[in-house]
Amino acid sequence: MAAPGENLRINPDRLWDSLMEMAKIGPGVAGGNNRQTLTDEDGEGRHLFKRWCEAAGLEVAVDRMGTMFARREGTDPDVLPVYVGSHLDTQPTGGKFDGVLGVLGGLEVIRTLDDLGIRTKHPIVVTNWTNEEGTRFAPAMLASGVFAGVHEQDWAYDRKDAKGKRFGDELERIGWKGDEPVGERRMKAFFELHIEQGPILEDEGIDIGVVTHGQGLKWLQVTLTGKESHTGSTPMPKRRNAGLGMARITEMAHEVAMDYQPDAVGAIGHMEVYPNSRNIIAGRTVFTIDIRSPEKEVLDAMDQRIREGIELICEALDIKYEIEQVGHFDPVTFDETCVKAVRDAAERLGYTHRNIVSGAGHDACWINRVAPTAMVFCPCVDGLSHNEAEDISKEWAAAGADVLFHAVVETAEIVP
Ligand code: HGY
Ligand code: MN
Ligand code: MN
Repeated sequence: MAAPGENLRINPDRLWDSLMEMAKIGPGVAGGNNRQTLTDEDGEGRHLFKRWCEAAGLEVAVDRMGTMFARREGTDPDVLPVYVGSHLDTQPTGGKFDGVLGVLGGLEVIRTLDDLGIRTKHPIVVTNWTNEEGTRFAPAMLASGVFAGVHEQDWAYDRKDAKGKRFGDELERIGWKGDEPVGERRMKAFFELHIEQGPILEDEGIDIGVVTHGQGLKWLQVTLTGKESHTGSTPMPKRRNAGLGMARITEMAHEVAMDYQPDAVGAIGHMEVYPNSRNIIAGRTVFTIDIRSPEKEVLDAMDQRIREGIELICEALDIKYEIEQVGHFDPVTFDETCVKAVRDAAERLGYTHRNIVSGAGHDACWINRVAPTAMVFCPCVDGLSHNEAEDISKEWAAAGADVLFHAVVETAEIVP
């Protein structure tokens, strides 16, 4: 396939302006974003994205999980489209670029093709996957998981947030429940541009991460049940302290991950204490252990050891426990042809690049099961993400979007 000329570049200012415009929707309290999935703010961001897509002449479809597909026709309507996208939903204290760069980078590919008057043989479809973050409704990458056949749609609809609201009801409430069945679309390839969310590229002064693999993940939601009692008058030996159990399990999970360095991570970010009163021993705690590794064997070993550790800790404290696996995907190897298109694009454009394993999960990790898939990383400041201070430079955004443009357009085949 003919590669685009190295002089073909996206419009950095237009991309940056779109990122800053989207960032105004669902602002956080410290300069980032709180545009959680299926909130009114998510709905508003979707409308803005749809307006931009329609202004670019794209036909926007929505499936039953709310995922948005904005299609630019190719010269041959019978061949499979090339998909490009990511997610617009954010963490509660999220940044302006996690996910958004990939969706608006995909739109910038279309806008640049129109500027240059380039037609491609294959259609190109820009995608916004619903609920990538999994912070309001676990698990992460929910809609792309249903699309890839990993989750059933009805199961996804029944996922509940901390206030007991159902995913399906909230999707209906914000008016983004489409009527297109989920997962019937076939793709020639899928590309996702994303910030690295780690420090490697910035530390090494490298412009582009050529993502060859994604590490695997498990989310173990633990519920500990002890006994509420007075923090003052209950003798220490008589306490059944679910809060102490959570503390010991937090320490144990950390130590297990430390035993498998450098290829493992583990932490607990979600913690609920009941009744959460200063002078009541916690009778119940609910928390999620997030463990990850690029090695399946390591991930499974950590899972096993943590479960054994939980049993011992709860026995010693006379508290009951339940463990529910609320998220899981095995390590991912992306498609070599697509990865090569990303690498060749970086090379052609004169950007420094290196192979890299994704520490975070992405919709690409599921879509890789149903279509040849690859990702493009750009650096982010201090490797920081899932923090309102998340930041990138306009140059990094442009480099990532240039590489995305070349990989997508080469795969979609320019029509001379
Ligand atoms: O959890 C993740 O890795 C992603 O940010 N949802
Ligand atoms: Mn993301
Ligand atoms: Mn994220």
